[in-house]
Amino acid sequence: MSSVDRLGGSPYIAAMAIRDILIIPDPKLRLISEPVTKFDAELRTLVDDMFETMYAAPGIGLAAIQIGVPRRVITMDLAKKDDPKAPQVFINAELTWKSDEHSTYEEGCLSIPEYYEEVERPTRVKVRYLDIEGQQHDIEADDLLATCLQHEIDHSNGILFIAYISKLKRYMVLKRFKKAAKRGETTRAAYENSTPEHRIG
Ligand code: K1U
Ligand code: ZN
Repeated sequence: MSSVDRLGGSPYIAAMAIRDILIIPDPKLRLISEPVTKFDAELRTLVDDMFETMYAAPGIGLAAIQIGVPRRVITMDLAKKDDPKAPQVFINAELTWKSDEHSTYEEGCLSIPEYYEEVERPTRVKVRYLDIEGQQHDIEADDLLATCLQHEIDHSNGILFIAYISKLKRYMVLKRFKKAAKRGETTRAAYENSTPEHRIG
């Protein structure tokens, strides 16, 4: 539903926008995001833009801080390739329980383009969150939903998935993106549009 539909045909039209996705080592990605307190049009615009940005990337999840907005807002769509879209929004999401059992998943991150690594996390989690209307929900998640929720909640706490890989691998990946930043590639689009030869080493 677009912003104009929700306003019941009012002449106000808010076009959705694809926003720039920040990449490491942008210091904003380390910020702890603030909880949402107002469930208003500004929040709906942010959520609309996050979906537009996430689908365009493409990604299966996005935290607001990845587009430079330090608010605890997460968008997600875990629908399989040929299935209908299944957008989900999690506001002020927090883990209320983690299983002792752990699973490994090869994670990616829109803020660390073209880098995938195995990460071990609790297999199942319970999450408390608010929906776009401010209503509270409690869910138990497993599989990819559990992985993705933990990855995105980490973003809201300034934590990247490379925190869970070896020191050497983290050093190598940070080195690659510090070089990219020196070339002025501070967003995902700038990095992806750069000459591939730059990326070797
Ligand atoms: O938060 C992010 O950076 C988004 C990230 C979410 C995520 C992926 C895998 C494990 C945990 C969290 C991504 O969406 S990376 C891209 C990706 O996984 C993907 C993209 C297109 C199709 C299928 C997957
Ligand atoms: Zn990420």
